[in-house]
Amino acid sequence: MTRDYLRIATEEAFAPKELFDMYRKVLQGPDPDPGFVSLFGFYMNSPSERAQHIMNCLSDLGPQRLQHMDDCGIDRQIMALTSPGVQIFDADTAVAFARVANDELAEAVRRHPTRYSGMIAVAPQRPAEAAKEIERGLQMGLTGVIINSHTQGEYLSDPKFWDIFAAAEAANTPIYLHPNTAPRNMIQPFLECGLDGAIYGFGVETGLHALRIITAGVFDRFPKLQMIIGHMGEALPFWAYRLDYMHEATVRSNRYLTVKALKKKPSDYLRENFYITNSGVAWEPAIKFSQQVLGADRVMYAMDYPYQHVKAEVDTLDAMAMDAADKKRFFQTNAENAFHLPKA
Ligand code: 1DF
Ligand code: MN
Repeated sequence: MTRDYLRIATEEAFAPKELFDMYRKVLQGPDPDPGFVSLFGFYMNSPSERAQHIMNCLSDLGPQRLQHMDDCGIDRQIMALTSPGVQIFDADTAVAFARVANDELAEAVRRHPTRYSGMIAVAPQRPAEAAKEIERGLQMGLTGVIINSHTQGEYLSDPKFWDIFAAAEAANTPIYLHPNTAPRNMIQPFLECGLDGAIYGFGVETGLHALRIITAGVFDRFPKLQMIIGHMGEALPFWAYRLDYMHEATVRSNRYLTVKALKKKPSDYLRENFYITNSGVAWEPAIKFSQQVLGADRVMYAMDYPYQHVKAEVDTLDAMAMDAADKKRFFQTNAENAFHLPKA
């Protein structure tokens, strides 16, 4: 059977080699962030096959990555600087290195325009600089903005970051809110039982971040802004009913000064301002449920290379019992629409 869709993978990671030199300095510096120690202290030092494979794949933008894509049947990767990107650095370092990473990614996209796309890394530490880098990145042929959840414990629900939303909305390019390990004041109960990473902590913290953005009224202020969240929408589709009920009940009873009435229900913003990807979740029931909640034009494919580099998952997703048009939306056209890719 011939395939009538391209497979576009939308949450694929890369990292310039220099990033790891800088991460090593952070890890050796005073009082490093505990989540960061758990994450990159592991990947950069573990002799395990998984860690070595991931480290080896992250910095490669050449033949090996293309071969891995061919082996798995991935037509295009939409890449982003791996989490936590530059958000772990001081502001000056973060601004400077975001540019370095974007230059390297844009160069790879120019070399392989039919196989690679890339998102723009920004330093939320400097919102005005981030807005400028979004412009520069788009001019270099990148598309979409990658932000790895909180920045040293600060959330984009804080209006001091909203220049970034204004810039993304004005440029009509989406923001991918990717996970990070939880901040210092949240991570301990996750860390002590080994649930701080992609197994659970990532999703909880990023789901919280997305909800903070919604309930802060960001989409009433920036109604055209589009965001993307991975890992089956960090489980938010499953929460939608309860979020709507309890948000309304909370507003109605004036329980918190911080919880204000919104123009729409929380789930309306999920449907109208978010795309979700299935990164890390090759599971038909969750994908179909999310399509039911958000619409089949809002759920798209991601592999999460190299963190979840599994060819069998592609086969599983190909075999989903799903309307052929919806399957093409899932693998191809939703990504083309969300990231404004040239139509195949
Ligand atoms: C992991 C997973 C690491 C994902 C990631 O970036 C990441 C992991 C550092 O398994 O440690 O992007 N992920 O999105 O699931
Ligand atoms: Mn990821």
